Amino acid sequence: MLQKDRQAGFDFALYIDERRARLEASLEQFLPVAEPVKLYEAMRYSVLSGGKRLRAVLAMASAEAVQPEESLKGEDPVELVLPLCCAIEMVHAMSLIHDDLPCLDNDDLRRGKPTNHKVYGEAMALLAGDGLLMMAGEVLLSRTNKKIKPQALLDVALELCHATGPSGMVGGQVLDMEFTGAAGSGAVDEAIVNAIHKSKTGALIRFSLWSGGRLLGASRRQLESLSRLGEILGLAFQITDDLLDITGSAESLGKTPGKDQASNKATWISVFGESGARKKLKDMEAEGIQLIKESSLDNPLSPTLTSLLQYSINREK
Ligand code: GRG
Repeated sequence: MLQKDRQAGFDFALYIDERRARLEASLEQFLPVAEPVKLYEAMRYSVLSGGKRLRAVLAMASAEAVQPEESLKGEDPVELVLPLCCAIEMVHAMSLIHDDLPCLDNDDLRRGKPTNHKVYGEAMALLAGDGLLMMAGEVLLSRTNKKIKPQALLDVALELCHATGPSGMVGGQVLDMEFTGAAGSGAVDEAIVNAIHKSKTGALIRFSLWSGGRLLGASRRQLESLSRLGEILGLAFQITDDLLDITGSAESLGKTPGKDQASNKATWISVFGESGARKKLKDMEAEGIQLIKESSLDNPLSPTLTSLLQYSINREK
């Protein structure tokens, strides 16, 4: 069957809108205003400020794509992974708050609004990030449906720590800092850019795809496919981000463009140029589509993983 026929009748915009709406409702439910009010306001300001919600939708899509284990058959996979999706978006939001602080990227604009520290001050922004990080763990562990096997939940919680900590996002941010200013000096090559992208951005994206499948009890083979697809998608997402930094506007992106070049950041573009980055994206798209086809994650009625890969590459913000 041709790709265009397979997509017929599948409305990706509707698919993603519906899942975003469910995520927003759950975030509201899991993070109501409480005492101390200022802290909760600052946490809610960032986590409820929109964003594409790509990571959460990836976790939902993988939960929907896999064969659930026997005891979960007949359950709504999206409902089962909602606490996981909220945890992922809380971790993501906290990383954006901290990334924007004056001691790191020092940014004024995020998701088209003043950054958290511009509204609440640096100390409160730091603490709002800390609060969201721990809240993510609390929501995942306390709100996940008891029908999910404890071992699956434990594996997911452990992997979230791994993807977020020193061998994931935090480590990637440190690598990024160490090589900022070095682009063009000959010190930055493909291996370095890959290492930065894989940990800083890729680890949480890979986790998002893998964890939806893991909670549902997917087979080892399906989890391996999700993990590899997550790596491809994570790298493709970050290369697209690097390209948008040179082609996008503050209005379309909701954040300040042009910062990578201004600070000589180690990006795919700094090593291979714009055309090299675009070629790499085409190769990755083809590899991802092939992988989805060859795995048992290919659902002709709802080609969401392929659509999400293409969305990550062709997005304008
Ligand atoms: C995780 C403990 C802990 C600390 C954070 C600051 C830091 C350590 C890491 C930085 C991570 C970071 C900001 C990576 C960049 C990832 C990236 C491309 C973010 C933009 O993601 P989008 O485009 O944003 O999905 P939206 O707004 O759509 O959600």
